[in-house]
Amino acid sequence: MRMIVRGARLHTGEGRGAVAASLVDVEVAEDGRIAHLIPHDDEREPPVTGTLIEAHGGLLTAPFVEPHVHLDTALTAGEPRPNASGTLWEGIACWSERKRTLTREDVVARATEVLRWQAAQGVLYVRTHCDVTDPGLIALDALAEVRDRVRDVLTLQIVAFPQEGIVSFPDGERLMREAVVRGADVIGAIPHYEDTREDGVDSLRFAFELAERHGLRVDAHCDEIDDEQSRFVEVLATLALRSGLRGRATASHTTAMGSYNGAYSFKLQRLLERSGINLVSNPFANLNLQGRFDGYPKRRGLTQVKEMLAAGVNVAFGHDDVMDPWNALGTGNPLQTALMGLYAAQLTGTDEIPTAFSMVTDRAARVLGLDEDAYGIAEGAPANFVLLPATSPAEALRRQVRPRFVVSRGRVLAETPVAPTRLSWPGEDPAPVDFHPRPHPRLQ
Ligand code: 17E
Ligand code: FE2
Repeated sequence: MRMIVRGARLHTGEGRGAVAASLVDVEVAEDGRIAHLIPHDDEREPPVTGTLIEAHGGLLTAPFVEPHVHLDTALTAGEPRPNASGTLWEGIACWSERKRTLTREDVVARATEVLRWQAAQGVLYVRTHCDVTDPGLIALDALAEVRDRVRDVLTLQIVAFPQEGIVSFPDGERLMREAVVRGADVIGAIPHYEDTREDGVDSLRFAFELAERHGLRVDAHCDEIDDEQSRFVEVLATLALRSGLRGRATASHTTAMGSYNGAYSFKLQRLLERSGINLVSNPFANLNLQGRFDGYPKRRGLTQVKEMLAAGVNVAFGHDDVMDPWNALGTGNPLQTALMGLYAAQLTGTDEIPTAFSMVTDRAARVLGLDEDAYGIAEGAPANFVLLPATSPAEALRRQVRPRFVVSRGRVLAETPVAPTRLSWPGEDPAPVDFHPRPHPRLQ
């Protein structure tokens, strides 16, 4: 065996059964695949060859999946000027200026830096948007190069994202087609940014036709505006339903849904469920960028996360920005995304907290269309997993733990020692504090 993980608690999905009842050992074969998943037995001697990882009851989960990030704009916050108003629109204007100075090396360096942070934090599948409203398509070529360089350790999907529009941008349609030729994996759109509603509808039709022609998926920035009249998600869902792309389309952001009335929301739930589309909510960007034109009461800027989950729609959480014109902060850490999303969407019931964890793991995997034997911990599957120093998804979220080990294709990609804080409490000798609670039956 190449590796054995002993005594891990397997993350098995969301809800009450999120964690397997008994501990397991995972044996990884020389080919980098999981050879055996066997019940843990304290008495059994570990093998003498290969890497031995003692899990000590830690949570073993399939890797985190980032369903929505912008690696081309990452690490450009403040360049050439800060986003003073904090709106989406000024962010787009700042980026448009920065875009003129892009070079391939610049994009490769920034994107690679963020992917390294992501990998260190257990993210092994990433869907990045890439602005293709650039006549030179410099960022796209650069990200395609990065995708090839990292292929052996993580999977990168690139969305051809028309930041300044398809129909309303000069040569927008040609640039989208050219992006496919140059290797984009997914077709994007931005209907709420097009000049008119009709242009928005046309842009979605164009995106679906292009995707169908090339057998690709669709992931549109959709209704990212506090305008209750922005209703492109119904168009996207209908196109998904009527085209060959049922289940292969995603609407990202959909923040206008936070302003829809009850009657329309009810109608929409049924349509979205039938269409099989995925929704990606990006809590950092949405909380930051939306509500900026409101007085009080001020909207919170999120899509209908709880309601759409209840309606049977697949919803995931994305990080969106890492230090760029739309969010000067950001780390790429999916447990931060999930914690922020959990509070913003009020997924705070003890039965809902594991759902928030699944929104950066299994549910996000579904957005990327990772097929079942590529994603997940199972015999025969590639040995891609993360060992968290926590006993449950709720614990991992609460303590915001860094993975103890990140394993990709059967090799340790990242390792973080646990470094406890020493507390010199009055009247006591200095002792480590690990922020573990008394066992809490509802949160285990
Ligand atoms: N561009 C956009 O249109 N919306 C966003 N949230 C980001 C970039 C980050
Ligand atoms: Fe985005």
